[in-house]
Amino acid sequence: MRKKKLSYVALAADILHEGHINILKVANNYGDVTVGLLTDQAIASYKSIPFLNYEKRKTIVENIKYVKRVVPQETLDHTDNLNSIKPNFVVHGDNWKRGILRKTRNKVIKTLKKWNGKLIEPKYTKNISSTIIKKDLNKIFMQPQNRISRLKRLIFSKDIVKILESHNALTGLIIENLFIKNSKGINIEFDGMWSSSLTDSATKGKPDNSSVDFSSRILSLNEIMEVTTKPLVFDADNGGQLEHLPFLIRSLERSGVSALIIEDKIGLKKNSLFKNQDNVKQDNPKNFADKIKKICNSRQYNDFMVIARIESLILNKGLKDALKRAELYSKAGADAILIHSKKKLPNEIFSFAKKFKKSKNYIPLVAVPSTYSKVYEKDLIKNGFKLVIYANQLLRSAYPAMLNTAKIILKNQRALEADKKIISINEIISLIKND
Ligand code: SPV
Ligand code: MG
Repeated sequence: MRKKKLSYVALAADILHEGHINILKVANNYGDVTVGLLTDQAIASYKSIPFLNYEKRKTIVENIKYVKRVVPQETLDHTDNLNSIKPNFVVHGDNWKRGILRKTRNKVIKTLKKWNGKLIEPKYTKNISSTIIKKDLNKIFMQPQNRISRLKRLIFSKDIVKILESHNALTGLIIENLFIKNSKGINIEFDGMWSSSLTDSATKGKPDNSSVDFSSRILSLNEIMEVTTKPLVFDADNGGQLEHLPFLIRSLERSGVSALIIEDKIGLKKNSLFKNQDNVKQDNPKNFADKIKKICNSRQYNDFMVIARIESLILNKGLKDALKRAELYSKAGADAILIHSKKKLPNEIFSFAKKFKKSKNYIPLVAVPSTYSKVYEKDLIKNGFKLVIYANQLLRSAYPAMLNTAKIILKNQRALEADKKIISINEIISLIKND
């Protein structure tokens, strides 16, 4: 008996539509269909991570009548899977002849040649695409329980998760909507927002010493949450009173915040980037570990991340102290460690990372490159960092721009001279769409 032919279809299958079903139907006409289902990591390498995780997508795809079996495809490149399955046919919509997938297509053709396989390219189903549907689905994914878990999934799916400071809803929208193409033609974007105690306080004309209380911080946070869908990381200073922590966690989870960062300092808060840290005290490591346990026990969602921020390097306590604390905080249940530094170079955080990597209590690391801004993300990745927080740059760029405009108007006693440096009235009135 002649063996049945095999066809192979690579799919992300986050949002299934009739275009996908058409491809699978065609593939099934050629042979038994194996779907190479792209993993979250494979998808994150060229677009936003999928709404549904791999297991959920697998359950859906393996129940489609045209599909014989589902295997993971770990990269955008099909080569490994094709070499091991050796399908007679690969079926893909003809839309990949252009754009980011063009190179992948060329490689598929080359690989198939080895066993005389053929590429079948049905016409792309017009006016339907996951990207269009995703726009509508964003509304669902603004819901808190869906939003909270996205940060954890991003950390597992991407080399590094990029977080940028947002001090109001408008900056939240910049982070939400900005996409640019990198040198390889891949769309890149920020993954989420940082609600910074420093920039939130400065926006309110107050110092970064907890004079802006959590109720007020959560009000500004909610304005950002209302118009965005990406994960938000909340700067909780030292968390305040241990007894009050469960209420803070409840508010953050209700708002859909994905993580809180809590720092191991006590007493009157002083921003870590101040030169003079004379009267600043670090908490006893055990006390702080208890705070972490308290937060972990009071959270409702396991995906709500607790990130412990170590201030030993800021306070010149040395690497050994930082490492001892990292061990304790990790054992207490922290999901990640922010190792803070205000050196001009990242050397000390890299030394910390190198040592901590060897620990059996190792958890992902977070960097805040405010003073060591020279560091490239690729070097953070190489040194084991999973999250980078650009903690204050949007406010630092907005303030001098506004100050300059105010000076120009004051000096010229009219506004004309300022017009050249600012966006037009037309642009500002249509900046926020009403749809
Ligand atoms: C913040 O942005 O408020 C931070 C980071 O906590 S730092 O300013 O470096 O302390
Ligand atoms: Mg802060």
